[in-house]
Amino acid sequence: MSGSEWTCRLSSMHEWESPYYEPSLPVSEKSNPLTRDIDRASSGCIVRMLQACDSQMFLEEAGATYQRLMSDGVVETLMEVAKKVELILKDPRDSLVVLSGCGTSGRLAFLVTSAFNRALKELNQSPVYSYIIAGGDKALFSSQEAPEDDPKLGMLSLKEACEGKKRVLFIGISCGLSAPFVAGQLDLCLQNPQVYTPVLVGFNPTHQARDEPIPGCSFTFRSVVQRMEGLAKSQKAFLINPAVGPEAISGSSRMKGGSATKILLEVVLSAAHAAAFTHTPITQQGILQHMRAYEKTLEIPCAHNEGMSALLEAAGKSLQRGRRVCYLGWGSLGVLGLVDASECVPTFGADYEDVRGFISGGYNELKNNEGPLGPDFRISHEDFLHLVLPSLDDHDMVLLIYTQTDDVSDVEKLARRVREKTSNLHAVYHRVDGDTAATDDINKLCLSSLRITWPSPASGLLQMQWELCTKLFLNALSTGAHVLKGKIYQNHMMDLQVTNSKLYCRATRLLQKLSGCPESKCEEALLKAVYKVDNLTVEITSSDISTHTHTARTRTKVVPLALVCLLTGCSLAEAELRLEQQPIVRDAVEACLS
Ligand code: F1P
Repeated sequence: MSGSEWTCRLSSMHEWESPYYEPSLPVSEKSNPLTRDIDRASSGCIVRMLQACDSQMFLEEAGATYQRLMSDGVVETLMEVAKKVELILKDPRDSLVVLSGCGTSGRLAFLVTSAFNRALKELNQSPVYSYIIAGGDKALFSSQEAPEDDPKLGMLSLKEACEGKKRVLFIGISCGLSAPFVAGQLDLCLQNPQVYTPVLVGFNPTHQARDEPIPGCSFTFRSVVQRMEGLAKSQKAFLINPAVGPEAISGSSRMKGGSATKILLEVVLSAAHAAAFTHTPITQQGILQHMRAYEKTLEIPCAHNEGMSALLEAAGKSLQRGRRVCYLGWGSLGVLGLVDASECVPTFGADYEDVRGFISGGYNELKNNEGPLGPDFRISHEDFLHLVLPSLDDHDMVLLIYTQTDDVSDVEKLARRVREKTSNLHAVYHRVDGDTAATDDINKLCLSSLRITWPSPASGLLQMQWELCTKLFLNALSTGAHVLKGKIYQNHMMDLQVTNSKLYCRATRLLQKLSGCPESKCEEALLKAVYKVDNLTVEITSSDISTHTHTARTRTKVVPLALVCLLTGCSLAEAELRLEQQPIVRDAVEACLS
C-alpha cells in the first residue's frame, strides 16, 4: 500500500468519530466511510472492506472520541460484572444470571447461555444462566421485530424467567441502546433493586441512547440509561458500552454489534468461571489477554481472503440466479449457520428459502427453552435431506461448517449425499495443528475447502474463537452475496422491512438522505407505500407508529417504492411498474437518480 493510500485508509478508519460526521446519528446507525462503494466492489474487495470494518472493533482508544472494547473504563466494568457472576456461581441458590435481547442480541444471549450452562454441566454444577429473546424462541430463527417495541412484554418475560429468585444479575443487550423491550426490563430491575442488578451492553455512548417516547411508558431508553449511570458509581448498575464503529451495511447490528456482544459476554463469563472453579483471580490482565485472543481471531479470515472471495462469488451467483445457499453445520457452528441464514430475511428482504441453515441433531442439539418449533422451523440435516436436497442442482450452493471435534464420518456421509445432486459443495473446517482427523475424502468431494488451522490445542477458548471466526465468515458471505445480488445501494440496505419503530425511523432517514426531501415529505411517501395509497387518509395519519409497522409486515419493497415516488413524483402504481421492470433495487434507484 502506498503512503497516500495508507493515510487515506487510516482517515476513513476514524472519519466516523469526527463530531461533524453524520452528527444527528448514533454510532450504530452511521454509515461507514470504509464501505461507501461496497455496492460496486468486486468480491475480493468486499471481503477486504468487511474485514477492515471488523478490525475497527479493536481500534486503540488513544485520542479517540469514544471508549473502546479495551479501554480502561470498559475493562474495569467487565471485571466488576465478572465478580458479580462469580458470587452467583459460588452460591447459586435462588440466583440467576439472565441474558436478554432482541433479534441478533437475543440470539447471542441464547448462544452464550447455552455454552456456559454446558460448561457448568461438565463440572457437575447446575445451570445458572437463562436467556430471553423478544418474541420467544421462534425469534431465534426468524424476525419477530414487533415485540421489540413492547417494554411491558420485556418486563413480564423477565419476571416470569425469575419467578422465585432472590438474586438476579440481569444483562440486557441492545446494540443501539434502543430496544423498548430491553428498556422495560432494565426499568423493572431499577424498580426492584433488592432482587435485580442491571447490566446494559450496547455500542453507543450513553448520550446517544434513544430518546423517543415509548407509548404507554414514562421512560425512554435514554432516561433508563441515565438512571443507571447514577447507580453505576456505587456498582448497583453497570454500563458496558464501547464504540465499535459503524456497521459495514448501515445499522446492520447483526455484524459488529453481534460479534462485540459475543466477545464481551464471553470475556465476562469466562473470567467468572475461572475465578469460581480454578481459583484464577479476575484481573485486568486476564481480561485483556482474552480480548487479544479475539483480536487475533480477526486476523484468521484475512489469511484466507482468496478462498473467502471465491465462496462469496459462488454464493452471489446462486442468489443472482434465484437459487439457494444452504449451510449444513455441526454443534455451535451449526447454530451460527442457522442464525446467519435466518437474518437474511429481515436484513436483505431475502426469501426464506434463499439462504437456509441446518444443524446436525436439530432441536436435540439446540436445547432451546421451547423445544421443537413446528413445521415452519425445520432445522435438522434430516429435514434438509427430505425437503431441500431433492430440488438442488449445480446452481445451488451448499456449505459444510464443521470442526475436527465433530463426527467427520457423518460430515463425509452427508457430503456424499449432497454430491449426488450438486457439485457446488464447499466447506469451512477448523482444526488444530497436527490434527489427524480423516478429512481428505471430504475435501475431495468439495469444490473448495477453507481449512483453518489453529496453533493451540482444542479448549473452551478455542471453541469460542472458532465460533467468532465462523460468525465473521458467514456474515461476510451472506452480506457479500446480497451485495453482489444488487440489494445494497452504496452501503445502505434499501429494501429493509419497516417492522418496528427503529426500522421505521431508519427508513424515513434513508429516504431523506437519498431524496433530499424534508422529513415530513419522506414519512408521507413511506406511509403511502405502506398503505398502498396515493392519498393519505386522516385515519392513516392519525394512527401511531405501531399501526404502521404492523401494516408493513405484509408489504414488500416499501422503501424503494417510496423513494421512486419521491424522486420522480410518479404514482405508486407507476413506481411498482418501474421496480418490476428493474428488479435490482440498486439499479432502479440509480436510474431514477440519474
Ligand atoms: C435489535 C434488532 C437487531 C436487528 C434489527 C432490529 O437491535 O433486532 O438485532 O438486526 O436491526 O433490531 P438492538 O436492540 O440490539 O440494537
